[in-house]
Amino acid sequence: MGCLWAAKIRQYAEASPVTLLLRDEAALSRLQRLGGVLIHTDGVEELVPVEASTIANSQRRIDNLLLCTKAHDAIEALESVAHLLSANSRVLLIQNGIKAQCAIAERFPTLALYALSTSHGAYLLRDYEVVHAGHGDAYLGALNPEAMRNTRELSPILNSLPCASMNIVWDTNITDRLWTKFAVNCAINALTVIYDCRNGDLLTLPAAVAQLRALCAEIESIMLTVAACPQPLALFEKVEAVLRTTAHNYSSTLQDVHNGRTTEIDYFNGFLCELARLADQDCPLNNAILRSFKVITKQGSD
Ligand code: KPL
Repeated sequence: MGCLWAAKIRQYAEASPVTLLLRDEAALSRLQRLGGVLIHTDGVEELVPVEASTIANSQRRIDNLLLCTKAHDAIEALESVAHLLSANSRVLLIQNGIKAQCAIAERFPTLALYALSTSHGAYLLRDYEVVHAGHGDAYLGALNPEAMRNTRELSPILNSLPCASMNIVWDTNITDRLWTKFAVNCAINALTVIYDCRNGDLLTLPAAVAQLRALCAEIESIMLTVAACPQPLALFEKVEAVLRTTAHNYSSTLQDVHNGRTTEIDYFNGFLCELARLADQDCPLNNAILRSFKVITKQGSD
């Protein structure tokens, strides 16, 4: 996602200089060898030259930080660049789920935090070579009071982003959207791993549909205990719609499993089980899903 957004900002928000902040020299040399980020869209490839630096060598103050990491890496990544932020910096969080956003809001109360919830599909072919697979949309909104104060005037933040090309819409209630998307991810992502299938295939397997219906009911009953979650959620209908529009996609969690990466399961069903525990509720289906997931992938919550 970081490659996709850096390239799109470079191409379509020319007034905002963009720098990819990379972990180490090895990552920087790989980017420099390629000469930029290579984007594949509908079979057409384009090399977009993007400035880059290692975090250790970067001294430039950051006005807008787009934190493009997996949920489990977000806090550490933000801590690693915190010294480059000022009181006027804006931090845009793009992580899945809502647990990482809540943790960051608690840990960094004085930063202006925003969330970007996006359905753009992208995956890496290899380092810095990204396929923009599904042209979706993106909702941006203020996550904490500091950001709300900071965005009485919207144009500075919107002008810094490729709003037209990435279909970015300002959302006055981004937390509703994050909770809903989190519930959808809890219903879909682990099941795609258990059935090892594309999103749309879940609707063609009677056993999966039955499991999906029961799981949605359990997730919904837990979400009823979360005041910030929009009610009624009508989760099964929402999940069905997402599965139809993303029918040919592999879920991000199944892609992680296929690529041997740590998944975000602890930020989906794992976090849901934490919420259930807080509300003193049982969640047998989610627990069973987590157990099966762990057996299949040898990772996830204990
Ligand atoms: O967000 C997704 C993901 O894969 O993480 C869904 C909605 C399931 C689409 O693939």
